[in-house]
Parts: sequence; C-alpha cells; structure tokens
Amino acid sequence: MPGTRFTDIRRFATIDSTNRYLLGEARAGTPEGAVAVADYQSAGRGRLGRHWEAPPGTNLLVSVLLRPQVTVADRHLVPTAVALAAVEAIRGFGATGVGIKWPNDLVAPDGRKLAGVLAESDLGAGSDALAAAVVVGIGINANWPTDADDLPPELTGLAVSLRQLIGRPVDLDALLDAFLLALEPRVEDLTTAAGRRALVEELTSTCDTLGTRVRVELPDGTLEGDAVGITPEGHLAVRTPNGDRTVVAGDVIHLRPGS
Ligand code: BT5
Repeated sequence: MPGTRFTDIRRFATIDSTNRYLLGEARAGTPEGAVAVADYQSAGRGRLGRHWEAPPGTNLLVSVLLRPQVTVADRHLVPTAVALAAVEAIRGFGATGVGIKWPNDLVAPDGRKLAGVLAESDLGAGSDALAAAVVVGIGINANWPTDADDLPPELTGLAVSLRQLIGRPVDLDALLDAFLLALEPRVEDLTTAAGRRALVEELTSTCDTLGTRVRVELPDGTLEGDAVGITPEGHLAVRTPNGDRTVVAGDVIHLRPGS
C-alpha cells in the first residue's frame, strides 16, 4: 500500500496459515511491513489452538509482520492497533455499531463476531531483532456468511459478515487497502507514550465490553463481574464481589457474557 510500510504484499491462493508463513519469514530476517494475504487457509489459526474458518475467496485473511519497538509489557497493544485499524476500515464501508469485544474481537451490535485477531511472536531464537518480531493476523468476515443459514452448526448465531451488515458484497482488495492505510498511523503510535495512550483511549471508546457483565475464564479459574473500565495500560478492569480485578489480555481463555 503506497504511503505505508506495507509495500511487500505476498498473495496466496491457498496456504495453511498466513500467520505461520510470516513467522517463518520473521525467523529468516524478513523486514517489518511484509504482508501475507490468502484466498483460503487450510489450517487457519485462532487463539489457543482454535481454528479460524472461511470458505475459499470469501473473506479477508491477512497477516502483517511488525518489529515494534515496545517493551514486553506493552506488546498486547500491537493486536489492539490491528483491531482498531480494522474497525476504522469497516466503518469506512458503511457498517455502523461495530465495536471491539475486549481485547481484540470485532463484533456487531448483537454480539456476533465479525473478525478475530491473533498475535504471535517467536521469542525462542535468541537474537534481539528476532525477539522483537510480532506477526499479527486478522480474519475479517467480509462476504461469508452470506446469511444465517450459511454457517456450520458450531458457528450458527455466532458469526456475521460485513456483507450482511451493509447489504452488499465487499471488494476484498479495497478492504485490505483501507485496513493497511488505517494500520500505518497506529503502528507509529505504538512507539511513543502519547501514541500508546491514544490507542488505549480509542480502545476504550470502541469497546463494547464496558458496562456489561462478564465471565472471564483464566488459567487459574473463572472470574465474574462487571467490566467497568480499561486501565491506562489497556487491561480490563472487572468489579467483582471480592473487589476490582485487572485482567490481562494474554491470560484470557474465554470472555463471555456473565449471568
Ligand atoms: C481468533 O481466535 O479470533 C483469531 C482469528 C485469527 C484469524 C486470522 S486469519 C489470518 C491469520 N492467519 C491465521 O492462521 N490466523 C489469522 P479465537 O478468539 O480463538 O476465536 C476462534 C473461535 O472463533 C473458533 O473457535 C470459532 O468458535 C470461532 N470462529 C472460527 N471462525 C470464525 C469466523 N469466520 N467468524 C466468527 N467466528 C469464527
């Protein structure tokens, strides 16, 4: 995309996973800004070993290779930047009411999932430059599902597409361009304290989770309470009967509506 760092765009008809591919490229020293886009992923990855589904040629399946100069403590803002860029791009197509389910899912007003974000890094190989590489992938449901009957049973009622929201087919190249254009300034924001504050503020104003009751599954148990805010660091503040708790994105196994 001209005017951005994303000029090395690699397109695949079929690949196992654009995230897996770019992690390999990161290991081989590919510079920041490489982008992988696929028509179809045979093993699209979700978080924690889950799968991302999209029939061939229907949705935007894209990963970007970043080498952000941020401390480990601020790394969770990298996928936040990607989610916020996707919200801006999607709004540009005329979808209203799309928000972020903390930390990184894009959801329609009724809670159905429109997009998911997966950040992965390869901290194992030793060199500093390598340690700094983060691959962030996003799957945006652009044209699939076409309607409510078009989903496998496990996604029925849970997934929605941009096409369903705006009532017309979505041009995937135009969506990719809008996304990369919106991502560029947010990647820049990651590098300064003021920029990171701006990202957290934007997350706060875009986050549908705030003001709702949530049940958060964590590695060491479940937490239920009211999502009352985003901390200055970008973590979720949850008010429970036992006091306020701060939830860090990387710890969340599932975040669901509370009872
Ligand atoms: C995510 O995981 O939401 C991250 C998805 C990232 C996908 C992109 S595509 C490009 C790049 N390359 C990859 O290999 N991956 C990235 P998680 O929060 O774990 O959500 C996964 C769950 O969402 C699944 O277990 C399903 O329940 C559900 N799901 C799967 N496909 C979906 C879809 N198309 N729309 C909505 N929900 C879906």
